[in-house]
Amino acid sequence: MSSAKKNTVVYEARIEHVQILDEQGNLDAEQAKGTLTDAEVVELYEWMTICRHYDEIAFKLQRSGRMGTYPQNKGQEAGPAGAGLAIRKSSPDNWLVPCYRENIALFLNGLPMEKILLHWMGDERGNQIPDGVNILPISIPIGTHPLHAAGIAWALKYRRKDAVAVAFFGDGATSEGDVHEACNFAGALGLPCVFFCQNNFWAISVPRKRQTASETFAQKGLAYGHKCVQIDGNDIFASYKVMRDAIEFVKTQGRPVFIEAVTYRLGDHTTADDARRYRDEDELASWVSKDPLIRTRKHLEKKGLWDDAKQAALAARAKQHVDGVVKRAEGIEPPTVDDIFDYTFATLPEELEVQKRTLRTSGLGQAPEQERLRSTP
Ligand SMILES: Cc1ncc(C[n+]2csc(CCOP(=O)(O)OP(=O)(O)O)c2C)c(N)n1
Ligand SMILES: [Mg+2]
Repeated sequence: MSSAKKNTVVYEARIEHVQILDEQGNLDAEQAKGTLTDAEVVELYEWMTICRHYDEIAFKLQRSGRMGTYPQNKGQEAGPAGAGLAIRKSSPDNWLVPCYRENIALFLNGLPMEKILLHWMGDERGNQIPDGVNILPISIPIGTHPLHAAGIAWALKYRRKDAVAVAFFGDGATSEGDVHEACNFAGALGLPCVFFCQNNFWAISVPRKRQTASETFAQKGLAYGHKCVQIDGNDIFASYKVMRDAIEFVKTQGRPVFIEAVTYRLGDHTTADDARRYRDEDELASWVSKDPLIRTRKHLEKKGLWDDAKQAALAARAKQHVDGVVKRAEGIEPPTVDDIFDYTFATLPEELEVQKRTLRTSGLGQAPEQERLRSTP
């Protein structure tokens, strides 16, 4: 008889995909039990519609020279909507640590809508979050902010707060080292942190298949000891339920959760991009039918909770609401040129001090004292 030892399997894993509301607006009643109430579905549908209109207006502001650049959230509203509501409902002490494609989660958690417009207008005041709103400024550096979420989660744990930190980031961000450091840190220290990865199949012009050889983004958390799950990111029920359960899990089990929300960017990367140059028309068309607004409306109509008259009233409300937001954003006193210098150093280095002075002169960069000399008769 052979005495050779048999190899054993030391690790096996499965990634579950959660979908509760399908493309036709059909609901899996069993899974939906105890999740969103009818009033909440209506609330989220209204918010998604307002945010879609906000996106269209922001696009026009950029095209008419009233905004620097803007990344549309179009098509990706459902994931952050359901997740945002779950975050809001579980505790006012939770923290959101966003990038730029989850506006709706921020608005649902108290960020004034003009803040995002101001940010993209290049006004630093767009990044000043009101006191009591636990949201960090949106992170343009890709993938750096999950580290901040892990740090906040560590502080929450240290202070024994019954709350969590949630980082939102894209598929492209998972190729950045910082994301892995954040995931490892949160896993190793057992932090109350949820990682919400919006896989929209593109990182500017880099397609998902070039981004990683990993079969899912969700499984990236496994190596760091996270509980990992993939959801239909265009399904408000799935995102609400999975985020709600994730928050409960990280608080009670002391292990982070990594959620991959499978969605699609229906617009260009930003207003500075033209996706037609690298993206297949058929691929885009196949995702238009999965639009989260369409399926949520179908669901509401099936339940007798929505009709054309309500839609028309909502469209008018969305217009009025966003008009007000634009008015507030454009109505504030413009920032001074000093803003360029005033947010990095407590004491400006001499070189920048000179630049700050000369920027205010009307001539060819002369220091104010030189200007005065020149104009002396
Ligand atoms: C550290 C860093 N590297 C590169 C960029 C340039 N950049 C801006 S957006 C982007 C793609 C991000 O893709 P993804 O994380 O999938 O987010 P999405 O834009 O698809 O929502 C890149 C590379 C950046 N902003 N920051
Ligand atoms: Mg992406």
